[in-house]
Amino acid sequence: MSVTAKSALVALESTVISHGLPYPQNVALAREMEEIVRSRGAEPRTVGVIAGELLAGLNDEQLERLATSHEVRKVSRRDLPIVVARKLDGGTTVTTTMWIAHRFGIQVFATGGIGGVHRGDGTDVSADLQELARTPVIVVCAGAKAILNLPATLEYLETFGVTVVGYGTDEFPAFYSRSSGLPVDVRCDTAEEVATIWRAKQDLGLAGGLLVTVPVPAEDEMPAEEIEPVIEQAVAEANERGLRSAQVTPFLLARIAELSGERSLQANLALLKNNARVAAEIAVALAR
Ligand code: PSU
Ligand code: MN
Repeated sequence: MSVTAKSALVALESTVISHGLPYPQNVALAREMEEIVRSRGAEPRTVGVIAGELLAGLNDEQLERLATSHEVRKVSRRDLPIVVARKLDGGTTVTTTMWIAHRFGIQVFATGGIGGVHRGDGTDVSADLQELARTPVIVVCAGAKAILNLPATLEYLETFGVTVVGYGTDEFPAFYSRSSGLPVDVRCDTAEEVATIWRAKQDLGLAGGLLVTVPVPAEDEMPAEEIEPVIEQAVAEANERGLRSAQVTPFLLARIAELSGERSLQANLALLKNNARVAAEIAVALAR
């Protein structure tokens, strides 16, 4: 056997670039995440759709295009045949980034917060949760976005057999805040421990991914008491406007950033970079 290390690859998503963050912070963040992955000894592969082609590894020009064009579709699983047939541009969500990453042989993926069960309308369940149940990719995130019903999201993950790891924490992180009061299934304090759980899952032949949740860095955290009223107001406004389906999450994130005087944006950027670091460390541990 060769002792040469297998390459440690980390997928990054592009809906966060096209629909989750404002310009120009979105392009800057995308490049910074790639740089962080490289600095930890792994290779970044930002996933997206350009003119109907599913790509893992966008170049600078393609990143810029997804960050600036108003014709970029938010691509969930149901949208894949449409963007391919019509040769459209698309930002990939957690769902489609996982699916494409797996097709390209990538096992680790860093994002901000996954989608989940929405507050109020419990029938609005992100496709991210089903994807975690079926596609074998490790998703590193800061929990589910705090705009969601977190207890219901965890129940859903349990029902579909998705193991939830707390990285350096016993609690499920709440995206802008470090804690939610809800327990994770297992705590891991190192990338090697995560790799061990992942290998055990694969050896058992269990389908689906692994959710690794990392709290936002303490210095960028927004205390729950501070962010909660802002989330409630944004959710009420989304309801008043009758927003549905794919429109809800981008509206809420943008409105929360406005209402919080950009503090939420700062927390979002900080947790994305932190997750890129942890994902790279896990990818390196797996390649060992
Ligand atoms: N994390 C962020 N910002 C985002 C997202 C995640 O910090 O914009 C995106 C991801 O692409 C995720 C999507 O899959 O939001 C969830 O959208 P929905 O609730 O419509 O499934
Ligand atoms: Mn939804």
